[in-house]
Amino acid sequence: MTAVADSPVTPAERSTVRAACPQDCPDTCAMLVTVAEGKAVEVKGDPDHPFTNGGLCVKVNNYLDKVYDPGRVLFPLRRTGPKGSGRFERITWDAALDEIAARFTAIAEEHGPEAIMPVSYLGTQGILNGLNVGDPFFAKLGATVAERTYCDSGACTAYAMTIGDTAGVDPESLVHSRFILVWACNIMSTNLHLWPYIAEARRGGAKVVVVDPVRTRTAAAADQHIALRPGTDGALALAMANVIITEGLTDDDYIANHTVGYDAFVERVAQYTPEWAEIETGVPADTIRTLAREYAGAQPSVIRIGVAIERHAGGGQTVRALACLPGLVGAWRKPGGGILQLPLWAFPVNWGAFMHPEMLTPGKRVVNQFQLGEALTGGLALDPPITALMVYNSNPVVVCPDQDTLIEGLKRDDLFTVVSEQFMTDTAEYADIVLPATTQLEQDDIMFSWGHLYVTYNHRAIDPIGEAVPNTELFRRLAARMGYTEPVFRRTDQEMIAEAFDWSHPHMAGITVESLKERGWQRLNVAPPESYAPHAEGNFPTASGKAEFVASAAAGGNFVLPLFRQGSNDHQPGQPVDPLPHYIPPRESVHTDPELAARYPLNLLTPKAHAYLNSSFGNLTFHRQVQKEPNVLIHPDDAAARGIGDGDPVRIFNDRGEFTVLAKIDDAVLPGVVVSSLGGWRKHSKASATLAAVTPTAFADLGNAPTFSDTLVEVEIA
Ligand SMILES: Nc1nc2c(c(=O)[nH]1)N[C@H]1C(S)=C(S)[C@@H](COP(=O)(O)OP(=O)(O)OC[C@H]3O[C@@H](n4cnc5c(=O)[nH]c(N)nc54)[C@H](O)[C@@H]3O)O[C@H]1N2
Ligand SMILES: Nc1nc2c(c(=O)[nH]1)N[C@H]1C(S)=C(S)[C@@H](COP(=O)(O)OP(=O)(O)OC[C@H]3O[C@@H](n4cnc5c(=O)[nH]c(N)nc54)[C@H](O)[C@@H]3O)O[C@H]1N2
Ligand code: SF4
Ligand SMILES: [Mo]
Repeated sequence: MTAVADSPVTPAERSTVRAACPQDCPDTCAMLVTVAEGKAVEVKGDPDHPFTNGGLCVKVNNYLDKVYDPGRVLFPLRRTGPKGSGRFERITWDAALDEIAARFTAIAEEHGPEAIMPVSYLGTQGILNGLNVGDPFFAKLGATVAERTYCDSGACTAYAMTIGDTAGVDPESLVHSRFILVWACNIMSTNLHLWPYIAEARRGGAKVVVVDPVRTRTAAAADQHIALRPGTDGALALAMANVIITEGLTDDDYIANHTVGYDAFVERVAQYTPEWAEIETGVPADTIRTLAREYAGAQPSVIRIGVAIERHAGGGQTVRALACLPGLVGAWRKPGGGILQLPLWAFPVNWGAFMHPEMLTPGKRVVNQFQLGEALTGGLALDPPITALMVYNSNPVVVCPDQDTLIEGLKRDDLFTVVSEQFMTDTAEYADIVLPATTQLEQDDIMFSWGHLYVTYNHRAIDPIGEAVPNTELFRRLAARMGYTEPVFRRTDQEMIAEAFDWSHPHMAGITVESLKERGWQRLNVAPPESYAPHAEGNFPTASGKAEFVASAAAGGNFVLPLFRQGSNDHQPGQPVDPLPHYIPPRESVHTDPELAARYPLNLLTPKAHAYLNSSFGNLTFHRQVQKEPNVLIHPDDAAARGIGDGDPVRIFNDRGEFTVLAKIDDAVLPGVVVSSLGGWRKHSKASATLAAVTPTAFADLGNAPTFSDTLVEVEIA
């Protein structure tokens, strides 16, 4: 077997190794790992890293518990009992690779390679081991193309349509903001290290407003909380535009010089009055007026949108409307003004070297991972049907909607399933072969960030435990066993690191692999936070070079960016898209579907858990103690109407399925809204189901985004 990584590990010494948190989290914390005699003995935040500032978070503080957990999968395993029984025997890597290669080859010959489907997401977000690590392998194999639109695909489509793939506001420049509008983002749990910048802005007099149906930790810490009905954000944003225009609060010079389509926008938003929006959102018209006045008047103002903003039928158009607001009021003029979504776009990642889109066969079948259950059970009428799955970097049983159908599919005896994992997850339990994966301490990687402007290097700190391998090595081994000889399948990790970025890009000036290895992290070569205002003079990376109220990119219809579709841009033109922002109400609401709402009157939200990272850490004792037993927040009125007491086990159900958790009576949620956090494992649940049993597979309007927030349910005592 080839060596798994190239960094030297010197077991005898006590040393400190520079590392990077691998989790799918905007903060990408720089870590310091202390190693003594080959064992990692401490993991902490790097006190010098501006964003991390020495602190990690409740999820990763105890990372060593994860690395050395006795439940780690450390050797290849083959199933010995029925699917889902959890009975496996240890086998050698050779035996595992032989079996996988033989099965993949036989299936491809018998049914065509599209009968094989990869399933993956962001267990780690390192450039080497993350999103695209398997893409060249499955492209060469000719497998079904996996569409992975779990996270921000719709918001990114909408954002790019409006202002292009710009990094937007530098999170660190939020200290200069005068008005901070946090929209569908629970920063205290999901982007913790941004809060100190917001707190500093507040000390300087900035007002912080949170728009969320729930009084979260973040909403409670803000100056104002605006609680609206889930999925009606577009109405609120468009009504803000209406007020700003009607009351003459616009920056006319900025609009004239740096935007296109303003007149049509004015005409469009005339109908979206605050009184109309009050009916839709439940937010009083006067509150909307005051919000619009303050947002426009206190410059620079910034909107921080969370990923949760996209998760309803009109999520894309909601982001279209929100991305128009900064142009309307000239917020982009100063550092700390504009919209903050994903500064990821500032990183010149050499995506092509990892995705290899040219290796994909044109016209290859695309299946969205939300529809995995249907794909496996005949619902999509696929020809050929899926007869092999390879899952890595993901735990679809917990994170995919339509859980019952997915389990039914995974139980199929004629389905050959391979899962590469660190732990025996709910998904791995259904595998035929389980392959052991390393943790971040056991592998080299290099990281972009979607929450700040620093590149971070991750040195391997310890040798892989057991026979675990990094994903890079997994695909090298698989490719070799399949007889693939292209250079892309033989690159070492260090060769991949050398290809990770376009090092000649101006943003990488002064940054090399060597300097990163030594220092651990470096800020991109962009303006410092106090002068970072890339759109002060327009310069948007759109077709017109301006912020587009009328989006020229809408001409081709709805689209999914290649980042979210295994590198593929090859698809039928999407559904037509109105080039002007407009309101699309939630699909499942009392306004749009009164019949459904009569049966299922409560809107379920399934946001992130404080102590888990998606479903990662959901198996660890410490994290489960912090997170406590899965519950559902329910308003006292809704609980009383159903005779539900605090702590009662309750059944949450709709036509798609049901799950059982404990009731937590709490007026932090609006009446009509219930909240249960994502991440608890099915095997630890009551009644063998998690919230994914009730969430829909339907797409939102743009980018095939999920509609997790667009879910009506009923709750009753179990
Ligand atoms: N602790 C922790 N941190 C994480 C993660 C984790 O699992 N746990 N996951 C990481 C990942 S992958 C991501 S994508 C980010 C996501 O981070 P966020 O964008 O913060 O996403 P969520 O926590 O899902 O939801 C944020 C808030 O949106 C609200 N919300 C839900 N629906 C609506 C709506 O229709 N309108 C409005 N206005 N608000 C709504 C919820 O009540 C919630 O408080 O977090 C990352 N960080
Ligand atoms: N209802 C609902 N559903 C959601 C969401 C929601 O808010 N509500 N959020 C959505 C979002 S934003 C996201 S990003 C997705 C997240 O979906 P996923 O990315 O699938 O997230 P995890 O559940 O953390 O699963 C990652 C798995 O990868 C494994 N892993 C970690 N590192 C490695 C490695 O190096 N190699 C291998 N082979 N495996 C590794 C971990 O052990 C873990 O089991 O979920 C989506 N689903
Ligand atoms: S999960 Fe996020 S906040 Fe926690 S250590 Fe990792 S990057 Fe930092
Ligand atoms: Mo995500």
